[in-house]
Amino acid sequence: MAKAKATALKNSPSVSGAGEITLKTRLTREQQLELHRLMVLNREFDNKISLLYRRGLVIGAAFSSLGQEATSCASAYALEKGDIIAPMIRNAGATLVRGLPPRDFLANYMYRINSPTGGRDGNTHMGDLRYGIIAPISMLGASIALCSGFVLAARQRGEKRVALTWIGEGSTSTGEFHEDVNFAAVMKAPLVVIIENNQYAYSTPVKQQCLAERFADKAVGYGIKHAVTIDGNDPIAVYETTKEAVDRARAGEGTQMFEVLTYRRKGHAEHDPAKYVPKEIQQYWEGRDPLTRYEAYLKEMGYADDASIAKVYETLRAEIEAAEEWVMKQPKPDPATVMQGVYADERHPAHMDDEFLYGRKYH
Ligand SMILES: Cc1ncc(C[n+]2csc(CCOP(=O)(O)OP(=O)(O)O)c2C)c(N)n1
Ligand SMILES: [Mg+2]
Repeated sequence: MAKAKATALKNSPSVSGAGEITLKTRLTREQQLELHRLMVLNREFDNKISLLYRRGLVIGAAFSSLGQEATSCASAYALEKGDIIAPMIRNAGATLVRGLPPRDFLANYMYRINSPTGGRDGNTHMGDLRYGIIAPISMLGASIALCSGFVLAARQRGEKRVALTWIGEGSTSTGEFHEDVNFAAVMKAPLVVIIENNQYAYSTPVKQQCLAERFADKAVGYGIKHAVTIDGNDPIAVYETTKEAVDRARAGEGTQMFEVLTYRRKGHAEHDPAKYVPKEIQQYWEGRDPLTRYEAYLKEMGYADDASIAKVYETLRAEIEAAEEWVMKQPKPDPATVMQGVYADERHPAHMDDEFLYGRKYH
């Protein structure tokens, strides 16, 4: 456990102020620095997508997770090899944590042949089973049932695999969410569901779509225990809470669900300037940015300094530039091939890792 060194930092059981990060963690110094690197990768990746969108090179919607890097990266960091994630539109960071090369994701956004959908999707609706990633499903809530199917099948084969998925607070008002969570809970599916309460669903603020004080309370109705609400902009808190949930799910204690409080610092997608968000709300959350806070903590702990942090950004920007250069050279798909990969007999390599899916090769 890392020990508190700095008096300016203190434990943050729920929502903490700027600069406060949970100090008790099982992560080593190296792991904490790796987590920082992954969060920066998430941010720099998002910045790149935003620029490419403005240059007209991304024709679909471009979704940003600016301000939510901790909720995606620190949670996915708690998984083991062989576990599965079902990300949603704000969880690009989780796919990068699981090892998806940024160039594959960029290639998908720029509809190239060499991408997980082979150029058939122009944004985030792509998965790659080689990295244990199930593609996001547009029908909000549906990923939960898919995850249950995956882990229940694995359990029948005697494997101890856990699935992790995220759901926006708005999406917890869909019927599918309730049906799927109830099914998962009853089946004791080894699944962790993180409710990402980022304050808005499109332009609808939380208070206009649900009167419950905490979205985590929805778990109680299904008999799910440990449904805490935590500070989603504190990467250590997100990691520790997810790790405990993952361990419980793997140990056979059933479906886990908890809520992370965070903020969507951009609009729903790049086309949305989010003018409906009051200035005070924007300022409040900008002062609690997860990366700024984490960097202050890493410096206080003596794990990093301005120069080492600047180096992380510089290295990752160069990596992303190289990825973009590679993507620009990749061909776009021939329209005549549009039906390829739609049916099971012509699957794209990203969708046919049978060893990962079934524990053995089927073809
Ligand atoms: C069942 C369903 N209803 C509506 C939509 C349209 N839709 C896509 S994203 C979104 C808002 C989701 O908000 P939230 O769940 O809070 O996630 P966030 O975008 O804030 O991450 C809506 C309404 C959809 N995709 N599926
Ligand atoms: Mg939301």
